[in-house]
Amino acid sequence: MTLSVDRYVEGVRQNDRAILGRAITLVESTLPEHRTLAQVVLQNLLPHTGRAVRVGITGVPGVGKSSFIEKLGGMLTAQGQKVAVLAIDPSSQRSGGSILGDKTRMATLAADPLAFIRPSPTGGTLGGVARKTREAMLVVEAAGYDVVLVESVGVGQSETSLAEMVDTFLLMLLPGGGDELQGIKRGILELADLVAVHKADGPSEPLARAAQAEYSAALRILRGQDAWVPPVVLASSLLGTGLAELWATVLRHREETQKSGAFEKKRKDQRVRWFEQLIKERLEEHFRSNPAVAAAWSGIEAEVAADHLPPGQAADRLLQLYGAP
Ligand SMILES: Nc1nc2c(ncn2[C@@H]2O[C@H](COP(=O)(O)OP(=O)(O)OP(=O)(O)O)[C@@H](O)[C@H]2O)c(=O)[nH]1
Ligand SMILES: [Mg+2]
Repeated sequence: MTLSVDRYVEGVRQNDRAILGRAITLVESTLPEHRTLAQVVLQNLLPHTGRAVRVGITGVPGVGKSSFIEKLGGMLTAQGQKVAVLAIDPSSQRSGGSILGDKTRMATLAADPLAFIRPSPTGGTLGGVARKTREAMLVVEAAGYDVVLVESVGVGQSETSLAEMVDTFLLMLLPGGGDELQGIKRGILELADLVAVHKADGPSEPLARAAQAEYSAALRILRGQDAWVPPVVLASSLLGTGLAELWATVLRHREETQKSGAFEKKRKDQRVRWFEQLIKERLEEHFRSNPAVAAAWSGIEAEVAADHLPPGQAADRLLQLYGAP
């Protein structure tokens, strides 16, 4: 059951949590009749979006992203800020059970009246999941959330999608130094605006300091020419250390990029890329759902797989069935 456009828009603007949840469900829906309604709702919310501090958080499973968000979120709500937490996890086939799992990891934040936690949309391609998260971000912004924290599983290309929707991209790493530096993808150091060596506590603290020095050196080599060289900070969600410094760095990044114009340029580029991405997705969807194409697809694909048909010719054949000139 859907609501009227006005009910969604007013409910979201009043931060009515039930309606906020339903509005996000609406924008996440892939049903064509929901999509049209969702776009009208988003259009109405758009003037109220864009003011939140958008932070993306990535790192390997177990680095402590959720624990960190729980602590950072709590610190921010204690200052009176409204914090929304979203996720991109294309691998998740989350049942009610594991949604509960995430909320238990963020138990305090989940019960905080100033916080709103939404698990990753399920199913679909990375592109689809990322689109839904991006639109959910607009919805929570329109509901007046000051900070949006987006967690992504640090696998595949999800970091790239995440970097394309936030202002500040935080990479979380484990203490471990050189060995670990070998393992992380170079590309991700190029995306990061800020690096945190997490779990810098107990016996790991000296290791964390060594890692901090190594990552700083690596980033100076890799990004030394950039206007903003990503700082590397130590943090522990267990002890609550480094969180204030880290947040101050996020705000400093925001201020500096706003001053230089890089902030607005990034958002502009992100909007344009999103638009281009949507065109690609919609076209492909339209193409695949064409009855003649759908009927012939698996046969032609099998011929390509068996090396009986060159991929280019196979593509031409499907495009002809589609009616492309
Ligand atoms: N020592 C230490 N352990 C921590 C810290 N933060 C989290 N942990 C532990 O690390 C484990 C993983 O934490 P999560 O917050 O679930 O990590 P995650 O990155 O969100 O993991 P995924 O969602 O599975 O990708 C848990 O057992 C936490 O208790 C920290 O600051 N110090
Ligand atoms: Mg997590």
